[in-house]
Amino acid sequence: MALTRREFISGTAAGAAGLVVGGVVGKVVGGGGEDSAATTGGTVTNVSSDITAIAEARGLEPGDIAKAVKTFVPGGKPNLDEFYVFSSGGHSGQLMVMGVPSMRILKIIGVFTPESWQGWGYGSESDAIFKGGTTTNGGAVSPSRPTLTWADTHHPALSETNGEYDGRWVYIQDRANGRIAMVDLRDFKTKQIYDVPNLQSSHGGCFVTPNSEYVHISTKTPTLRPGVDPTTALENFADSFRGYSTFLALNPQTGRFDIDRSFQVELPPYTQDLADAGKLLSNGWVFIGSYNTEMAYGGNLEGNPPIEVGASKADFDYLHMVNWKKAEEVVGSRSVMQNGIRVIPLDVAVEEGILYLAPEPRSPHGADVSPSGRYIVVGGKLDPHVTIYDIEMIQKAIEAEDFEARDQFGVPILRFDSVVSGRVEVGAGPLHTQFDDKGYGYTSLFLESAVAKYSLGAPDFSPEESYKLVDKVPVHYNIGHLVAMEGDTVKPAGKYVIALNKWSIDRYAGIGTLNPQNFQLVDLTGEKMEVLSDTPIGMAEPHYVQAIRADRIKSWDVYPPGTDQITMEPSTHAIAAGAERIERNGDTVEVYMSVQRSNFKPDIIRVKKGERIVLHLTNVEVTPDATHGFAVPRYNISMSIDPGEYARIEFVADVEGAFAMYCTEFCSALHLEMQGWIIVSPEA
Ligand code: K7E
Ligand code: CUA
Repeated sequence: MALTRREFISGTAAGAAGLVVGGVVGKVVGGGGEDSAATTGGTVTNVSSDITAIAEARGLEPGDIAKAVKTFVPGGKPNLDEFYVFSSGGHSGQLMVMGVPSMRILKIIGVFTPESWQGWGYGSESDAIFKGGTTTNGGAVSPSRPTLTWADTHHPALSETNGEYDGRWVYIQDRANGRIAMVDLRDFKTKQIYDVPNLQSSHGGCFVTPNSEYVHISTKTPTLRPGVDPTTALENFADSFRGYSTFLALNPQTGRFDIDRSFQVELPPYTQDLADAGKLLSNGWVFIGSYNTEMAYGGNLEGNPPIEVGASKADFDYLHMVNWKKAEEVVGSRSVMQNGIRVIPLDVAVEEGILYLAPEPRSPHGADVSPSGRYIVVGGKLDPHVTIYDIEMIQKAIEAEDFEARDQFGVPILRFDSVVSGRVEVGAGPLHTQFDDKGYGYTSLFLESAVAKYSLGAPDFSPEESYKLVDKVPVHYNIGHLVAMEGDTVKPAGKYVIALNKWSIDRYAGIGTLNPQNFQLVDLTGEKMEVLSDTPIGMAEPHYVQAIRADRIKSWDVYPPGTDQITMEPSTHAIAAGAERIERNGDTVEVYMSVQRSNFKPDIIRVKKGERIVLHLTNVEVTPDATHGFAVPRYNISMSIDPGEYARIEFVADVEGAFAMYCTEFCSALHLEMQGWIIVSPEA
């Protein structure tokens, strides 16, 4: 990196790059950081300060200026982003973090898919997490494609205490393979990928219960039962397949899955859809929408109607209500082990009063529980209404055994009229619902490309005011989920809704044939809802998003010295500077390496072909942001070692040669010099 004479004198470039001279780490030479003010004397001199003139020159309306001012977050004032958004990364398999209202992307967290810049899945201990996330729990995996390295992530779930987000962990499910991952919000990194037993695919997850007792995840397409011959399985659908509602117990200290305390409730082989955990009045219940209760399986080249026709025949599908508190009581005595997890069989669930159904208008999608826990709002894609169920009515109906019938699996079906407290005609294609702090619901309208706002019932509204559409705002285009700030907790924050739009045709400069998704920030503080900004999401298709108040997140700047990113505990193999060494044990070469600006120590590793190298890397820096990379060409190795972090990598030196390892982060002015050699000599 060449310094101009002026930069060298002012120290600006050196400060920014963390120039290290003579082994002094992190010493910032000169001022740095104040460069723009310094060059302009603290006042704006190189741009016109006439806002109207600037707006005019750029073709902006006065309204645009107000929107810009409402959302702009200048450098150095990160606190102006009041909320974090955790967004599903869709079929990229990742998790995305944004700030609100700026809508700036803060991070893409590597979860189910290798992410080379984070060293995620490229040789480090994280490889074991990928391998551990591919099992036969949910069915055999193709031996020719043995490790699952992608996912279709749909629904992130932040951990909760008393029904409020607590900022400790976030979970995300894999719709494609029926898996779930856990991310620790101390370092915003994935700790666990779990292949949920008996789930080949999943949709009703993840949703945590109000005190993070469990995270819920259920099947999407039902799973082939153990031992059933697939040849005739479709024709005998009702006998061949089952759904599962899974309650993964969480370790209250670490947030990790505790499988021994976890269980599943067997469900009929309908296609279970979105779920939500009850809260307050409905605490102890989980609600799962469903479709294709017709159990259509397609066969459009075999003389059958296509799935979408067969699955839309009946006027009603079923909202599933699962009483997990009851299930918890009986699971010890009335479950069977199936693929490593306790399963409460369907007939037991019916007998014990764990599972009930209620009709929901055709092709329902979202099922969302209101802040008080009283209302469960269901959107029906082919019905212009949202249907609002009332837990008090549900409980009364269950007590009175007010059933209209039982389904063919014996599950009692509550009468629609005895559990539905209201319907609101919101518009075409209602999908998902969120809530604000004033008792209103907000539902996305996929077909209409709009967000509808309406009142719910008591206690916020009188009977006359209840269930009234009050506002609607167009969005661009084809909205799926939406999120209100903390809008699925017991204490929503109001303020904003974000519309997660699938299509963005004509909203952005052309980038070829594959367009970005479009997040639109909607202001809720005025009388009418108003779209403030568009943000292109240049990666996959986010589905659900959760928004948490920024001050709830207490993330680390640097790791406590020698922390293993996977265990989050200090590693016994971490070293302090000065303890670098190479130990040989048979054909294993253990290297204890320190990493700091601007060298690896040792910087030469000499082995014989076929020997196993175990690298213990410790970033001994304490300066925030002083991250180093570690890459080895031709070995597909890329790691990221943050300040304070210990990382381990193990590989067989099976290719002879001189390999120029190097640091992949431009960490200092002498970053380019931060390199070394792995010398692999011919076998002895
Ligand atoms: Cu509506 Cu998977 Cu939640 Cu997509 S789902 S939009
Ligand atoms: Cu360390 Cu570049």
